[in-house]
Amino acid sequence: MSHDNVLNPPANAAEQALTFHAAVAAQRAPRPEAGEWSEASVQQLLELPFLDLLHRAQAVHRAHWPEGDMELATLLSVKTGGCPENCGYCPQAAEFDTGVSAQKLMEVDEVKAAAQAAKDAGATRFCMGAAWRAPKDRDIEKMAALIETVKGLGLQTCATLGMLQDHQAVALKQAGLDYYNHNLDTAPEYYTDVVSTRSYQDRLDTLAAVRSAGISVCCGGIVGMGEAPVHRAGLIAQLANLDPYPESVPINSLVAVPGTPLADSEPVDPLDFVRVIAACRITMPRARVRMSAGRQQMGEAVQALCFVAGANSIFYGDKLLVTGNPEVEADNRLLRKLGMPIRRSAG
Ligand code: SAM
Ligand code: DTB
Ligand code: SF4
Repeated sequence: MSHDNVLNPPANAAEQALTFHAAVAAQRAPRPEAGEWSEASVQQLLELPFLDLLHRAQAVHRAHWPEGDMELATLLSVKTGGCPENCGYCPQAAEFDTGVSAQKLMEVDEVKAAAQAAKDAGATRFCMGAAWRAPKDRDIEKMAALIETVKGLGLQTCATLGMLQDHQAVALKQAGLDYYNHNLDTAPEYYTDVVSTRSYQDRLDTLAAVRSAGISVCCGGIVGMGEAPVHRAGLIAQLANLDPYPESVPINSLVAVPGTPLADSEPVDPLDFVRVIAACRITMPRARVRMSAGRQQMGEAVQALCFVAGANSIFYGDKLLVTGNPEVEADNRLLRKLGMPIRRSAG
């Protein structure tokens, strides 16, 4: 039906206004080539009028993800608590009194059962987390057995075990590890406000070891830790300028856990969270942008906006590592309601 119809002027006018608005915004906003995102150019993106930012993110999303599917990834904490690092957000740091007790590494059979249950529920990726600063070689051997088992079930494998040395990354790759999660978490300038037991460069070194072993990189961060907007832009620029940028980008909204130094942080404005997702989509078009921690507090409408902004992966399962996540049934209901296809194959 044509909109050039005198009987239908408001729609026509509105459409023209929207097109004009988007065109102006698109001219204003930066469009650098891959690897050229400055902190300032990302900040300009984050400051676009909300609808212009979403319009642009959705256009990038459709161009790069024509299948439009949602990835479901399930997390399991295979070694919980007692961590010697002091990440201010983390309930698993030994230094903080959060009620999380330290447990030893889980046995193969237990992990296998959890991975099979995740697969049966529809997940295609299974991520194993361990609260280590840096695994010892004997920990890597045990992790290799877990990875082989999970891979054998036909799931994509991911692990997050702390800092790695080159030979450890190679051993994990040989065991069948597809992805390694290691987040930069925030901008370099804000990092020391959040953790003091390691440096930003330590994180980058592990990411380099993961890359050179041929493992895909899963790297993102957290919003809601009291950071300024410029720090959000700085984080996204760091991620987008990794060469190549990460295949997976998990964006966490802080889960403020009592007992951690960040327990009293001001909750992030949900629309600002959506903006961060959109900026990730625009700057890293082919990354799986994952809505990670914090979905339980978000509600369906905000999550739907995040999907419009380009999020195409969620953590799926009733638990993250030690904190809660939306019920599987609630996620299935939401995805059905939105008519979103789910990624079915781990290939
Ligand atoms: N120990 C490993 C490490 O630090 O890389 C892996 C586990 S750690 C829990 C993985 C990521 O979870 C962190 O980098 C952070 O982004 C996220 N995370 C941890 N606690 C969180 C919280 N309370 N709220 C939101 N994200 C959190
Ligand atoms: C990521 O970016 N978020 C996940 C996963 N990678 C390992 C962890 C979220 C943890 C939230 C708090 C908890 O349950 O410990
Ligand atoms: Fe340890 Fe990782 Fe938690 Fe930091 S985020 S305290 S390294 S488990």
